[in-house]
Amino acid sequence: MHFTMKDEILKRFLNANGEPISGQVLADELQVSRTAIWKHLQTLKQEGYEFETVKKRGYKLVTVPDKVDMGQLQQFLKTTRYGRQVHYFESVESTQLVAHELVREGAPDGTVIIAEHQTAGRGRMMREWESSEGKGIWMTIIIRPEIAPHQAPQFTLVTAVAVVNAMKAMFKNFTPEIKWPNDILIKGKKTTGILTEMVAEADRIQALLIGIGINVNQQMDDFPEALQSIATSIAIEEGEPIERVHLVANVLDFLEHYSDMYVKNGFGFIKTLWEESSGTIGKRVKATTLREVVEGEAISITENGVLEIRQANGEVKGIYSADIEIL
Ligand code: BT5
Repeated sequence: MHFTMKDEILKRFLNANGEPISGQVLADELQVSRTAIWKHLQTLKQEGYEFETVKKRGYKLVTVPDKVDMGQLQQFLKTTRYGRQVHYFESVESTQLVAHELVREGAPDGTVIIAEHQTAGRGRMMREWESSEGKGIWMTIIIRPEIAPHQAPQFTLVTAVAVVNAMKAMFKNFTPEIKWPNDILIKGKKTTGILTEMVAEADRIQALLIGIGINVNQQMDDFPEALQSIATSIAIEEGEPIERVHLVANVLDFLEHYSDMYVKNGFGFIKTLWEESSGTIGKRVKATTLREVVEGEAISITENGVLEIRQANGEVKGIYSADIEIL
């Protein structure tokens, strides 16, 4: 990971636990001028860090903003397109709505919309998505892949694999699992939901709007009571707060890589990666679709990402879209 002088200065203040640090000592230790230190402090102030001057003792860090740092995001990213154009908001209704507007305005492939807070975050079928302020990653990525409209649902699985592998690369205290089609669970509780929307003509996709909601730094009592038995956050499972910007960068790295591979080579390798992280296959499930309820053992996903369920009478049904309950 690449650290700048500004990050180094910040690290010193964070480690000082609110004690003052002298500008001269910092300058000597880091071998830069006091003016340089002062300039970095001004930049940090613009980013929402607040310092107090303590007579004869230096500066004391008094407020740390809990924000996804966009400057850092560009440093951490290894992508060529994803996340290179970012629209960052303190608060929006839903990043999906902003994304729809930006698609109409011609936003390029890989444009990211990210918000600290959503007032009307949404799940599938207009369900609510709880997006508490500053605690999660609430973002939409606009992508413009050369694929046919019927392939769009597969992108939910491509995204799930990207998020799950980004998590596995970063966190060691838990193992995330994918629940078909759009959830990532930790010990059976939901930490991530994915919402794939499409803007298309009859035979051509104009854009996919991939909404990703990840619970990151919530504690259990940050969730509304109704969610406490079904939701969890990374901080709860990992046992410490997480810098969201690192996870955003990792998710975008994996997602760009996997979507490019998918467009070039098809679904086969995504299927393999998906199976490696699946918490659905081999389980007894109840799938509620718009038309029916299907119960049985989840036996596989097909080459198209369709979930196959073997019912008690032996008949195998392919499920294209549903809510899944693991029994
Ligand atoms: C989803 O829908 O899981 C898709 C969620 C997508 C959210 C992102 S955030 C950025 C972008 N902008 C948006 O407005 N949305 C996307 P679904 O499978 O329908 O699940 C919705 C259900 O999950 C709700 O009915 C609740 O039961 C539960 N839920 C709501 N908020 C949750 C949270 N923060 N954590 C865990 N579960 C939650």
